[in-house]
Amino acid sequence: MTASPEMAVSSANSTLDFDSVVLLLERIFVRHGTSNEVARTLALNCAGAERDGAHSHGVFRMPGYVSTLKSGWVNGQAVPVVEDVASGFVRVDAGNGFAQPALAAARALLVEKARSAGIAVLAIRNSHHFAALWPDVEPFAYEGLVALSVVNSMTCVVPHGADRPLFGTNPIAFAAPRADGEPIVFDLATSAIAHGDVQIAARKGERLPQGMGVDSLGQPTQDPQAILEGGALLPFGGHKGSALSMMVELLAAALTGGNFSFEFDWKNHPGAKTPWTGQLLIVIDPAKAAGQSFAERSQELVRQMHGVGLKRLPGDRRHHQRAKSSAGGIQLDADTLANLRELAGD
Ligand code: NDP
Ligand code: PYC
Repeated sequence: MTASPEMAVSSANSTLDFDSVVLLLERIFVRHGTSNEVARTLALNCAGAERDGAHSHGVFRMPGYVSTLKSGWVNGQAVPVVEDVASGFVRVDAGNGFAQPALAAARALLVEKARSAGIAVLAIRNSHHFAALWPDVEPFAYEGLVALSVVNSMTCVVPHGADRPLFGTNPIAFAAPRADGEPIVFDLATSAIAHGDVQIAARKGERLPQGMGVDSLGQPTQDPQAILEGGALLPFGGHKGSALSMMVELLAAALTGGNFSFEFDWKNHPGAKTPWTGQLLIVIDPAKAAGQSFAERSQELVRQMHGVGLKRLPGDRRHHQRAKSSAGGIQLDADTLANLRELAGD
């Protein structure tokens, strides 16, 4: 692979097109031991997050991927094993590799089953997910399907009413087609804030809003460093977010055969950052539903929401940023680009 990533360079920022970012990231993954196929899948995911302004899971994550690969914690060459277990159930053993290649390997079978049975489940286990979740569901909605996915992560969230952390940041992502416009997509951590955003705030020296986390003594804190150094996060919405986080543990780990967020121990792999857990996807074919087309109905819901004054749907910010990046390129500051190039061995 060759790369000539810059479209234009200023002293402070560089503007790269999407394909150039993908190529640069691919080279980093391959240099640190992944197969070409895994590199391509992860690079597209990570560059897509950067393009959409999903910065907590964009190129900021590359040093974490690299240190994890170097630590031997994850198998960057893993070949997922797909099992067709029932009319509506597909299982994948990701082989201690990344979750996205496992999804890619099972995707065609999953869609075929969803279209024939009306609904199908994909249960991924023995997998590492270090990314945003919306890229896993949004493409199904572009194909007219409804998709829901959950993934658990690593112990850093105190269940509501408990004293110590147990749950992961456990995101839930949902995508549904609509007749006139981009699919409806939301993707949210069940913690009050994603762990990635705490790291970003710590790096920038910013304080967090109240109610996000506690320090090592269990006392409320707005200091991101105190959360990262022995503290923990809180679920969003008290007992409600906590119940959803519990549900994610059950669906993403217990139902797939993967680890709960508290079940793996990466102490012997210094540098390991990627949670070794599981992921569940549920895909529904709305063509099987009664009445008017689902996409028309979802369009009607959006129309009504706008009618009562809603200005922004979940996903709108990303799509706005995607359009901006497509027109003007992806901006990377000089330090970030230099770090990425160093990781690529340039
Ligand atoms: P945010 O709180 O930033 O956003 C959550 C959702 O709400 C998004 O769909 C967002 O849309 C939407 N939204 C935000 N603000 C508004 C608003 N004012 N009005 C309407 N909709 C709004 O996300 P999180 O911080 O909770 O999560 C960030 C990312 O971290 C996610 O992609 C998640 O998958 C990832 N993550 C991954 C984990 C893993 O284990 N792999 C663990 C935890 C988190 P929009 O995107 O358009 O802003
Ligand atoms: O931001 O919470 C997070 C996260 C955990 C694993 C990957 N991202």
